[in-house]
Amino acid sequence: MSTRLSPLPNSRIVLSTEVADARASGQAVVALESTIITHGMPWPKNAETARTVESDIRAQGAVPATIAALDGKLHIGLSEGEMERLAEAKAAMKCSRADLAFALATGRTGSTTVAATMMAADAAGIAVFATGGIGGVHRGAQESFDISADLEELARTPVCVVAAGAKALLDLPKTLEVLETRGVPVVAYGTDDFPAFWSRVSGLSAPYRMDTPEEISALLAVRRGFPGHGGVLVANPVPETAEIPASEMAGVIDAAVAEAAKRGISGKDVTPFVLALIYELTGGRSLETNIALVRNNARLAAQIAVCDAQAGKDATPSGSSGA
Ligand code: PSU
Ligand code: MN
Repeated sequence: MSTRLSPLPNSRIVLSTEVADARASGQAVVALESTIITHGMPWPKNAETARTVESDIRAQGAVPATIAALDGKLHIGLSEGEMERLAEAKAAMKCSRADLAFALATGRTGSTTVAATMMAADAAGIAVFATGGIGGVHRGAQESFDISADLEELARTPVCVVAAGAKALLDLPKTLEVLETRGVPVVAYGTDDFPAFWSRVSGLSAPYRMDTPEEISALLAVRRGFPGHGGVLVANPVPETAEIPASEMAGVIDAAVAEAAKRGISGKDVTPFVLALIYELTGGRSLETNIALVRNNARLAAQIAVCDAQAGKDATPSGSSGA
């Protein structure tokens, strides 16, 4: 076993055979979250997208590991049947760091957010994770204190998260401030701007820019040499052909956020509510953009994971399994 394979903490964690084999042989693995399946996209597009994203990762030579809590077990890598069941589940819990142990202890089925997926990926020794957009500081957080646990998780857990920036329904300047305060490197991929999920440009410059998966893998290797340094956020802009310009999104986002406030939606219900309303207000166009950016992130994450796995093998003397 490679020393990079962290011990699995308990019998609640179930690795699919494919993921277990890939981990044992040092093959590239990419973690995928599941809140986007249960709370981010409507059925059946959610199931279809989850399958497509997994094949995008395989096409780059990596193994996908979609993560979810099923009947009290934390699954890392889902079978087709398990994926289907989750996508159709009506009452799946949305599990962030605060919810995961509760869901497992009470035998529930739930999806994992960016924060909970990072925890699970780290427990299984998976270093790279693809999602759509991370949670962040909500607008009006100075009153509501609504700041996603995703930011705290990025600060503490050594996983590289590839996302299309943060959702533009958040307060993006405050989100970047918190990431900086909590010591999270934010690297925009192939651009100087911090992307805004549906739009390529937020008007904010990204702290750092890198242009190849190799550069990002090198950054991860250096961070790994300093235990306790937490995660890295790679901000990958949505492909041009699928983007909705920020000027077009602004009104839609304002309307959706205002409606959520008017109805008193709060806490973990805010993001799913606002996303569903934006889907309606854009006549479904936001969903097509969402699918395109998740696939784009999955491809980049797989390329980074392949570089990272190669770097791990180069660092391990041939034939030996210790590092
Ligand atoms: N991206 C999407 N749809 C989603 C999410 C991200 O396109 O539903 C989810 C992610 O799982 C993210 C979560 O971690 O929303 C953030 O929720 P909160 O703000 O409650 O932490
Ligand atoms: Mn929140």
